[in-house]
Amino acid sequence: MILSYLTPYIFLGAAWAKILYAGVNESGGEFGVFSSTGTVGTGLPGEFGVNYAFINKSTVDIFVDQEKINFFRVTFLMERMCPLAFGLGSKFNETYFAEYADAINYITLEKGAYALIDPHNYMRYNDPSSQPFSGSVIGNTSDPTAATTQQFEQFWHEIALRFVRNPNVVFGINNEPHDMPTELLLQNNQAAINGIRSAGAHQLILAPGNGFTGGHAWTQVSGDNDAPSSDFLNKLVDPIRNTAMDVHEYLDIDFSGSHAECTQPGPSNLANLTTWLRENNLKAVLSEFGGGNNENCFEEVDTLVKYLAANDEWIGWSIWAAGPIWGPNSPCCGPDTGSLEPGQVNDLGEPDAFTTVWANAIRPNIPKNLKKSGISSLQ
Ligand SMILES: *[C@@H]1O[C@H](CO)[C@@H](O)[C@H](O)[C@H]1NC(C)=O
Ligand SMILES: *[C@@H]1O[C@H](CO)[C@@H](O)[C@H](O)[C@H]1NC(C)=O
Ligand SMILES: *[C@@H]1O[C@H](CO)[C@@H](O)[C@H](O)[C@H]1NC(C)=O
Ligand SMILES: *[C@@H]1O[C@H](CO)[C@@H](O)[C@H](O)[C@H]1NC(C)=O
Ligand SMILES: CC(=O)N[C@H]1CO[C@H](CO)[C@@H](O)[C@@H]1O
Repeated sequence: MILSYLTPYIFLGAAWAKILYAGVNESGGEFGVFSSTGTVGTGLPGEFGVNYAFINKSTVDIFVDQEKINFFRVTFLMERMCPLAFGLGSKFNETYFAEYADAINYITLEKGAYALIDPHNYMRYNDPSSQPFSGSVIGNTSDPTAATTQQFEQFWHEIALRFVRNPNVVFGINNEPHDMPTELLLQNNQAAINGIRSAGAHQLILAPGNGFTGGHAWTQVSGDNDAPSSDFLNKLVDPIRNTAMDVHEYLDIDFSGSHAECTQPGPSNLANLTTWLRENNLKAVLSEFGGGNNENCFEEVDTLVKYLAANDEWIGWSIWAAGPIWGPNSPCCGPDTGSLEPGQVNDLGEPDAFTTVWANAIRPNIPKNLKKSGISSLQ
């Protein structure tokens, strides 16, 4: 077990709930690699500011200074951090790392917010051309081209060493693992925790589940009969008990975030996971969710965020997605939504989701008492 409080929580409900982290995904660092023909190597290494970019410092200022959020999930691509010629491990592309570290340091050291380090790789490494389905599953011993679990541990050890003195980072082990044995996911998550802690880093770690880390499916089988995340993830061991679950939940029909209608109710779909968290004395962060530019979604997103605030097991959230290079394309939930990046437009040339979804469903729910200082943690 990751957490085991000496005094079990017996008080439930809003009065005791505490959201520590609230914010937005900063997407863009993983961009420019998709190939409809699956051409291996597409978009690698890519050009900074053209194919990929991490943040726009001016919009981070808007989020922190005006919106008063304290949490940014910043994506990157492991094949850029660890080029294929080096392999997954501790040897980085120092140019890419410096660009990424500049974004993380701005958010944390300059603005005083927390930054979730997000390798956006679906627990795969070596071919991001058609993510989320291309590339070898890390630790697949039947695949000679797959990176090993030990390499994954070295990779995380190195990231942790480089941020060991920055209390405001949070380590997100990987984005949306899927279609892999849940036993192997447990093993890889454990390796990442071991790599981070052996570097002397004490910051909060977020461990993802299987099935695209979907909250609704946490206690169900996913993929081709892969065991439920709930069967394994309570077996993780963090020697300093500072690990939480990393959960995603979209509100459209198939939980993909690709439809404009919000027809999946967040609270009832997350109820089984919340019960499991409580039974195992675990906490979770909802690091991706979203809704489209319409009244029904505003209401459903509002209901979801209020549910998180009312349940003590949830300590944070970040909505998908802002980021500097989305342009008018909607990263979530219907074509005319647009991104959450302040100052941009949707595909109709109208103000984007910062003006619609954020204004209607997020801004009213930003807690006033978010964590302001101290090492990232469960409390
Ligand atoms: C490292 O990243 C930079 C910036 O994207 C790129 O120009 C360079 O080619 C990369 N080097 C390797 C070895 O991938
Ligand atoms: C592991 O690799 C083998 C051989 O390439 C492949 O058949 C299998 O589907 C892979 N497993 C996963 C979970 O990707
Ligand atoms: C919650 O778990 C119960 C018991 O396993 C199951 O019957 C129900 O379908 C689950 N609910 C959801 C929304 O997954
Ligand atoms: C960064 O954001 C500011 C504020 O919205 C905007 O004026 C500026 O054009 C943006 N810069 C880039 C490069 O997108
Ligand atoms: C659930 C979801 O929509 N995830 C998407 C997040 O955005 C990246 C692109 O940056 C997609 O690859 C994911 O599918």
